[in-house]
Amino acid sequence: MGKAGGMEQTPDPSADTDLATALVNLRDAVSAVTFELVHELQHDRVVARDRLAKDLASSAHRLEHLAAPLLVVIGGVTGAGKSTFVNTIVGRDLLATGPVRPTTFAPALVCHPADGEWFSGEEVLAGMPRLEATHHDLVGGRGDEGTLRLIRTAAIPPGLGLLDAPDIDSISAHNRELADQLLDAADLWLWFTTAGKYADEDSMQYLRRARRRRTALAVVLTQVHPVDLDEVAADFRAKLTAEELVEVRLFTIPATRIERGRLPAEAVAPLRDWLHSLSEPHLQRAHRRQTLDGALSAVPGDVDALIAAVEDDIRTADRLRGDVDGAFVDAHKQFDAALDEGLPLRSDVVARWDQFVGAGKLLKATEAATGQARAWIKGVLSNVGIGEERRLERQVRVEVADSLTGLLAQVADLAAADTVASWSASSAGRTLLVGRDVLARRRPDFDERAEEQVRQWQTHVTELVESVGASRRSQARVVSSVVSVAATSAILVALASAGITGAEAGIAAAAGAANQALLIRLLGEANLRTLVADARQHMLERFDALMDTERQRFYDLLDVVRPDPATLDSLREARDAFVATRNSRG
Ligand SMILES: Nc1nc2c(ncn2[C@@H]2O[C@H](COP(=O)(O)OP(=O)(O)OP(=O)(O)O)[C@@H](O)[C@H]2O)c(=O)[nH]1
Ligand SMILES: [Mg+2]
Repeated sequence: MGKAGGMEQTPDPSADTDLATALVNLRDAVSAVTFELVHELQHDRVVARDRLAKDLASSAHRLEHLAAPLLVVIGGVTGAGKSTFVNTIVGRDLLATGPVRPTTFAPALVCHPADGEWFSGEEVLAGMPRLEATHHDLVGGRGDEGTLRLIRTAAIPPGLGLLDAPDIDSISAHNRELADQLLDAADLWLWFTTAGKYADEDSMQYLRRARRRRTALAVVLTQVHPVDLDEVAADFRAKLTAEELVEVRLFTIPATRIERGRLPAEAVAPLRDWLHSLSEPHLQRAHRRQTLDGALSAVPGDVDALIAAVEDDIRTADRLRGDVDGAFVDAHKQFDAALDEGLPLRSDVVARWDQFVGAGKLLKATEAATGQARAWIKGVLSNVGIGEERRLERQVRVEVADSLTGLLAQVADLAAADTVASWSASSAGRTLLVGRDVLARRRPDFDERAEEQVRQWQTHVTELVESVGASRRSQARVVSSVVSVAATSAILVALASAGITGAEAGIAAAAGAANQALLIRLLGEANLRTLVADARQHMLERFDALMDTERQRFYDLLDVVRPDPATLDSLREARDAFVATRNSRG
């Protein structure tokens, strides 16, 4: 960036450092990505992320060491004779070969002693434990799993490391992952396949990957009957061309007699000579550059794929959040409708109260809101039995509170069950529910919290009645003397509020006709409407507060698994910085 003109001719070494730095930053951004949502694609996404992170680190390292020895990875199908070939080149039985498939379980790297330090360093094939092999060991077979064997021998020219990789088509998944890792680290792929397997889809997938990454690639067709050699080679060439692998060098090794585990020298001569020529510094650099350029070209696409995967996970998490919201919006609607219909009220309770209000002299008493009336009411309440009135009132309030709490619990259970049902429809949702059966019901402390909310709400309604009563100058004193009764009546009316806010006669009955008549007389119709609307609104708010806590359980789970969008921002930023740095180098 900012480094223009003349760079094409003389690459500025500091520009490579810039690019390496951009790669390392990008690697950090890639490593910071998380895929915590468990679903069918999670494993692949994690693998792709880790692979990309490793790739970026390895590219940065190679960029800083363009003149380092070339890593030639010999990969391909099992039984193609990869290990046999290396033994032939070295002229010794170094590597395990044999008729049992697969034979090679661990990679072995053969290089000139002068390059030993480079290949034993931490940065090449980072994270892979390695062991120096003595010349007497037969390496790479069973028992070596998990380690890279390093063999130093003057039979290999300096500037070249030959890595014998486990196959890519065996049943061993471990072998495949290892092969992927090795091929990613390669400066050059030497792809071995046989006359019988060269068209296999497994092989083709790898060759396509090499093309995508523009990896320096040569293919070796082995065990071809000499008579068929031209025909098979031509067919393979056509297949390569169909895959747009046009300039790939193709070697053939005819089926021949194996002696002491090695191929005859002349069978491998062209391939050996070509490999030896690679150690020539300018060719070595050219191959490294080609592979590196290819790898770097693939970076933005790979990062974009990672970004898309993160976005997809975010969408999935948001969809699950939408499921929660949907269930809880429904719950709100259900509760709202229940208030319209007077569902929280038990008809026997309403009837008892209505009878008390209607049959008693209370209603009558309010007809003349005078001083005498007040005195009379007082008398009635004390004489007729204030104890009985209080008891009935308490009873009604407790029963209303119970059924209201019960309704709240029912709606909360329904919201939880609905959410769980929606989540169960997707694997990501199902995994979040595993071991969390409690989520299908309301929280254990819900009832306690609901009771408290209902109690506070009743207090609030009483306060509303008091304040409306106090503002009704003419009847203020009357109201204050029966405020408790009026509040109980208001609680009933508010819980069947369509009766007063709407005009449905049937529903009006739900809260008690005499009950409503009393309130209208005491408070005035307009006041009653406002009061009931206020009380209802207040109940809905308390309901929402209760449900927010219920809903939060689901949100908390999602918060853990939803990718942090900030990782996307840093990914994009690091990608753009990398692209800009790369473009600025022309
Ligand atoms: N007759 C004959 N046998 C061969 C030829 N090439 C390889 N073999 C034999 O095929 C078997 C497999 O060879 P390996 O070198 O172990 O094959 P590989 O590609 O390393 O196989 P994996 O390690 O399983 O991936 C060995 O028994 C070899 O001796 C050949 O051209 N002719
Ligand atoms: Mg082998």
